[in-house]
Amino acid sequence: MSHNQNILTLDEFTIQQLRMFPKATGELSTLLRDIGLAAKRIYAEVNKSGLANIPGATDTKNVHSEQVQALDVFAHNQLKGVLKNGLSCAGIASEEMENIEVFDDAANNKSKYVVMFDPLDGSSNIDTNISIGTIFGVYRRISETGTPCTMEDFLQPGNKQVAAGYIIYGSSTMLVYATRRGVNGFTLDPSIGEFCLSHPNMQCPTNGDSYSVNQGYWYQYEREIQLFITHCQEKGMSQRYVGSMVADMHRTLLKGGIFLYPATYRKPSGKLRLMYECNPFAFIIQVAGGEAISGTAKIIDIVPECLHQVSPVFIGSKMLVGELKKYLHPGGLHKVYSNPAEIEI
Ligand code: P6P
Repeated sequence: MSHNQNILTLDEFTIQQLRMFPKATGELSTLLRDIGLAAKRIYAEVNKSGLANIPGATDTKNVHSEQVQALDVFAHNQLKGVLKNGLSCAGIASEEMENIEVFDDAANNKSKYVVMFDPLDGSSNIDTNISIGTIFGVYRRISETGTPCTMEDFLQPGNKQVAAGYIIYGSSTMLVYATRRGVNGFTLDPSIGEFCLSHPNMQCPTNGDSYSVNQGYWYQYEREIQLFITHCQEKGMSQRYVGSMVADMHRTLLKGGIFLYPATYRKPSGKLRLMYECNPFAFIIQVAGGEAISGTAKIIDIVPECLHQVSPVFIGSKMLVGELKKYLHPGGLHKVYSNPAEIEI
C-alpha cells in the first residue's frame, strides 16, 4: 500500500489529541499506545496460529468453565505485560483470571487507571479461521492514587469508563477505541508495523438491515424476543451471526443493525460478560450514537456486583433497539428507561 504521509498513526493521533488538552497528563494516551503494542504482538501470533507451535486448546478451563485456548493465555500475558511494565495502569481484571491483579509497585500505584479485558474473545473460533478479538475497558480508579488498587476500582458501572475499545483480528487487523470525544478506528499496516487512522469519527447508523442472534436457541428465547425476531424477518432484514462478538459488533458499528444475546433457559442471566464484553461495546456504541440495553436497563448503568457477572445484551442502531424496547415493554418505556441512552459527551 502506498503510504499516504497524511495518515496518522495511533501514536501520532493520541499525541495530537493530547496537544488539544494541555492539562492532560498523557497517561491515557500512553495506556492506549501500550494496548496497541500488545495488539501487534497478539496479531503476529494469531496470524500464524495454524503454523505456530501453539496448540489450540489447553487442558484448563476459565471461570466460565470454558476451555482455555493457548492463544487466550498468550493474549492475556501480552496485555498484562505492557500494562504492568507501563506507567498508566494500577491493575487489571481479565476473563482469564478469577480475581483482579494488583500491580503493587511504586510506579503502578501512582497510575490513575485500571483496565478490564477479554484478551481473545471468540477464541473457540481460532481453529476455523473466523475473526476473533480483544475487548477492553478503562476506568479511573476510585481508590487513592499512590496506593495499590482495589476491587472497588473495578466494580464500577460502564458509564464510568474513560475509554473502551477492541481489536479485531480479521481480514485486516483494526483497533477501534472510544473516549467521550468520539470513536476512531485504526487499521494495522504491517509494512510499517503501525495502526493507521482509517476510520475517523465512527458513527453507528441509526438504522440497519441486519439482526444478529443465534437462531439455534430460538425455543429458549422469551416470547417477546421471538416476536421481535419475527418482526425483523417480516421486514426482510438479513440474519448475520458469526458467533464472535467482536466480529458481529464491528459489523454492527460500521453498517448498523442490532446484535442480541438474550437470556436462555440454560443461561437465565445471559452469556456475555458485563464488565469486559458488554460494557466496552455499550460505551463504544453509545458514543457512536447507538444504544445498548440489557432488557431492563441501559447496559452502562448496571452497577456490577462481581467481576465476571453476565448480562443479556441488545445493542446497535438506536431505531432498532427502540423497536425492540416496544416488544420488551409493551406497557410503556418510561417505566424502565428514565433517561435517553446518551453518554454525556
Ligand atoms: P454462542 C464467543 O464464545 C462468545 O463469548 C462471543 O464472542 C459470541 O458472541 C458468543 O460467545 C457466541 O455464543 O452461544 O452463540 O455460541
